[in-house]
Amino acid sequence: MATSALVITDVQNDFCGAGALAVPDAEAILPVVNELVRKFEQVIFTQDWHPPGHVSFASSHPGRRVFDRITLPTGEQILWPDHCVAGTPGAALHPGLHVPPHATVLRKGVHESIDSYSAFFENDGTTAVGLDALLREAGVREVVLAGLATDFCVLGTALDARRLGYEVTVVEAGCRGIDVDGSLAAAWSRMAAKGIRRA
Ligand code: VGL
Ligand code: ZN
Repeated sequence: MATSALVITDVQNDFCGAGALAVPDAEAILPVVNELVRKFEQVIFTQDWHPPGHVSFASSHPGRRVFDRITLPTGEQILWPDHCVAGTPGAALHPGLHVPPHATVLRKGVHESIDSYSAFFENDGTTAVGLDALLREAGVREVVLAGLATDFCVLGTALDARRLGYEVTVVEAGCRGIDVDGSLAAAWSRMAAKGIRRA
């Protein structure tokens, strides 16, 4: 049984190309990600999957704009354009992504009143999304991460993985960031400070 797993974060239409929350140069990761996918026995793809009217959408907060920061009971929330609405084409995994039959797809951000960047915990830091249970049952100790966006969902998953005691490596060539107000550089420093490897 393999003790390492590959976690590919949110490579979805809305984060690519002309998507609702397009990450610059997102498609450049596809060949890198697909090559990684072929090397791992355990592969998990996460999918950002929001109900209409989700708390993270600027459109749910009259008078607020995209990229505004608001305070929710669960902490600070950056407001995003409507994206990855459950069941829409924008929420689908990118068609150029190689998704092998044995892969697991894990959806997150599915509750209207709380966002979830990490695939381990929702943004309250305590409500489980499901990745830890999945990895534990499979005996995984090391996670390798890539996907979108480096400074939000890859970051959140990487930090939680470390907090839970996994060895963590983020493959830089397989990631791209959104970079809101320097968030990309800040993300790499936070990860380095926690002993997360940057490959
Ligand atoms: C993400 C912002 C909002 C991500 C998801 O996948 O990094 N970022 N929802
Ligand atoms: Zn989202």
